[in-house]
Amino acid sequence: MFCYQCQETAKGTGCTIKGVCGKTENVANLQDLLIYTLKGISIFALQAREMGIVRPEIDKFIMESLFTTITNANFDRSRFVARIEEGLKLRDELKQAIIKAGGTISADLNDAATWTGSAGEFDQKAALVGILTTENEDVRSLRQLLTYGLKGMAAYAEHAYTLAYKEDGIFAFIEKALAATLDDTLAADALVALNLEAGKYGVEVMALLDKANTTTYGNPELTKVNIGVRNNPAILVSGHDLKDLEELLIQTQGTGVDVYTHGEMLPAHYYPAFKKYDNFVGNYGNAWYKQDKEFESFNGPILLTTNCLIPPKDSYKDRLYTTGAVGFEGIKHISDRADGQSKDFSALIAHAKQCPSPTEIETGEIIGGFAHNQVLALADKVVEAVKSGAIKRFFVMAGCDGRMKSRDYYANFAEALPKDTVILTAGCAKYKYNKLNLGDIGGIPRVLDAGQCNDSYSLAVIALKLKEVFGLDDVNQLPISYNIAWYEQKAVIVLLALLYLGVKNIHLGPTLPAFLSPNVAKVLVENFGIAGITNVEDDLKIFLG
Ligand code: SF4
Ligand code: SF3
Repeated sequence: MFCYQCQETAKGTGCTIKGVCGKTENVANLQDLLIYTLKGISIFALQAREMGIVRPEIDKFIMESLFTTITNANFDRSRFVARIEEGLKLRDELKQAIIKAGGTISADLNDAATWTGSAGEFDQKAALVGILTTENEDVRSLRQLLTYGLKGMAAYAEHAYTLAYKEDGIFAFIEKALAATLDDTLAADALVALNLEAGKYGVEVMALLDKANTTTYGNPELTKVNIGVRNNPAILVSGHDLKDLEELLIQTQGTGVDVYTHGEMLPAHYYPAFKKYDNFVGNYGNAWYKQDKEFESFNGPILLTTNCLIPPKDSYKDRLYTTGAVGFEGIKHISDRADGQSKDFSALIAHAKQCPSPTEIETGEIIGGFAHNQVLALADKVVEAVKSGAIKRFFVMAGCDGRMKSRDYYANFAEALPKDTVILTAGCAKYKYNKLNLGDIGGIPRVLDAGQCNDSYSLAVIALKLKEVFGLDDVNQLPISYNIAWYEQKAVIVLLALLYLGVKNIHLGPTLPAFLSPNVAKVLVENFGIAGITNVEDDLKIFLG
């Protein structure tokens, strides 16, 4: 195996024996083969599109498959075997549809579009199609940057799709870009351009998801979220899928079972639509990597709706349920919706009733809900505070949290920031400083949490609005600095989206991606001012200097 898609990759270069995340060699290789299969399908999907052949099931399959390969989403070998089998079938059906419609199949197709095999042969094939088969390290780097951006894009597209929002242009781009990663005639310049184009679609997909979420559940609003517990049996929901949460809340009504959020599900509390459920109690715990302890003390069943799942401990394994893109061998999986019906969470509800109520690990409240609509409602106050000098600078500290000790930097950085600065955050990165009580500036909290990682879109909308209000030509003239923490591939599409919007001088940490070759990193440094982090003191001097 060779995987270097996340920030925690072994030795900062690549996992080669087993993933630091717990992914086995076998699953890593099958994920590579699934991606390879998707690339082959994409070759035909492009041709089919040109011929006007519409196959929504292909777009959906590619989107969902990419999502399953995101870090900490799916560790279940059988799910990848089944997906590869289905992919080969869909690919060949699409080819036949092209022939039937009068199309000509090229005699010079890439192996990804022609290979075939049975489940027993997948491991052998998988070993031949990994990342390292691209020999030129810069081409490999640009192909992988693009592929990881597509994984993030697909995850966000899937959330929107679940709420019945989709855009054909996003699917078309994903397929074009996947096919392009097979094209040996594409030089580095063309691949750089494709990565920037991915950023354009990154903005589109996050805007689409924002529309899906806010139209369905209302605009996030300033909300105080309880972090204590009640004395009832309860279910904990983690991940990013709001539809799963909604259906669970409906099904738990009147059962005496409470519902709490964990990790990236915290921002669900900010949506008006979820406030009507009196059993939706609060948020339990912190970011994903603390689940091994927090799932244990929660005592009740846990529903993992998307990444980040870590290999479960025996102490709570039997209380864990996965759904959607998530999976782990031996863990119960709640099936997808069939024929417009809701998912069936009755097993979790029955299970909860057999369990003790959660053990309290914290008490109090945290505040959030500062997505674009809420911040723009406070725009006069914010603008006034900037004009009067009460707010000197904003720090966008969005992204991911993670288990590496080096991430303490972000808590220390937040604490060391001068009191006349405001943190704009989104994603699970917030857990490093959202309980620090950093105070407020004239009633404006110093940590403004917009929501999940996809709500980084809100931060861009806010920046663009401020640019307009202050009559500036360039978003980089605003008193905003970017100190972003990344972990997995959703952060990659957020980064590409920010670059597309013209944001310069983004600091990325705790380490730069291993998949950036020295030359590709140089392009990002020279053209966009991308930089890493060093230590709080020196970085503050740079940011405030
Ligand atoms: Fe390693 Fe990250 Fe890949 Fe897991 S996802 S195998 S930790 S690089
Ligand atoms: Fe976190 Fe996994 Fe990235 Fe959605 S839950 S931000 S790491």
